[in-house]
Amino acid sequence: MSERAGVTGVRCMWMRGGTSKGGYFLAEDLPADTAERDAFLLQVMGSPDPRQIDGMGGADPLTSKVAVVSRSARPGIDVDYLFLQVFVDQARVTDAQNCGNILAGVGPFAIERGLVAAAGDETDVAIFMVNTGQSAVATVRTPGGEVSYAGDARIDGVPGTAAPVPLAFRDTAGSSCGALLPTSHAADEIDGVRCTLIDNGMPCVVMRAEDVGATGYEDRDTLDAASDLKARIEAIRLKAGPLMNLGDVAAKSVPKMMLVAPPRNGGAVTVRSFIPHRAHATIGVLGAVSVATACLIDGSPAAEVADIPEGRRKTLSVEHPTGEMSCVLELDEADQVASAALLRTARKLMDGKVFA
Ligand code: NQM
Repeated sequence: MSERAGVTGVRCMWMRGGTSKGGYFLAEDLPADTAERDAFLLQVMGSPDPRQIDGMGGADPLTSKVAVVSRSARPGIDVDYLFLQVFVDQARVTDAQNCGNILAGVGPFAIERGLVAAAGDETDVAIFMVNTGQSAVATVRTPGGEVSYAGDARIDGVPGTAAPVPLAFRDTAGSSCGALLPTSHAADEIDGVRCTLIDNGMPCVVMRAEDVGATGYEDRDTLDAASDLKARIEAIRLKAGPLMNLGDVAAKSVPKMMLVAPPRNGGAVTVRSFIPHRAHATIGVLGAVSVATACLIDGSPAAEVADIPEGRRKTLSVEHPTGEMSCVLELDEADQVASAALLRTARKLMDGKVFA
């Protein structure tokens, strides 16, 4: 494969999805064999190398991502989306997590590649998220039958404005852990720190920043340089993994580690997340949904610091290092989160062939 790909290249679109960036491929354009596919993607990104100098990756887990998309045979679903995280400094590709930011580019990509026909000014694309076996609907602007990336929607962490891509999720609870609260507790104590082990689309360990010696208001570089803090959080993560039905997570990119503190800018909560070894520049989409959900659970550390709006339909503004992400959560009659919606944007950056 690599010899063929090195000579002829493989069709690929590079896109920004939300606050992340990566390569979007049709499944049929990639090797069917997983080991061959992963070896190819490592070469494409330039991994393992902290600078990814010999590849397309941006030397950051947020820009070393891949979407594999195909037409879906599932009823009511347009396309299947498999997310792959290509590690930057390790020769590792994992499908053990989903990604809601890269998801934002899947609808536009599916329309551009002809998997979904544009339907009027806006086109809904129903996407099956293969990693977690759940679905989402993305609404894409398609005036005149063409995807439009220009618009006036703004998301924190991305300069300028772009066309809105609203994302709607249903039934994301227990996506990878089998249950919203895999230990069935609002809080567990690990290494003396109270944590909520939760999965509403993304496995997360949510703890108060002050309980691990942080404020929750640090910037990304400060967190990335805090080696004692990172070691303490990693020790908690390794113990949380098996409790969350994730097994040994030493080589996995989940669970994500979420440090929460009271909001400072009128939002519901402030979060600093580790994904899991680098601090996030903003926050992941499903990570934010999971933290927002933790804020609604009585007895959780997040509920103790959060400021929760009234009503069955709540907009929780999750403050992060470079702004905020608003999650609209809808509660069912049992006061459980039944659906979540968020605004993202996406942009086509390159369409062509990539060489390994
Ligand atoms: O939680 C980064 C991102 C993500 C994941 C990560 C994401 C999500 O911002 O849905 O979007 O947590 O690895 O791309």
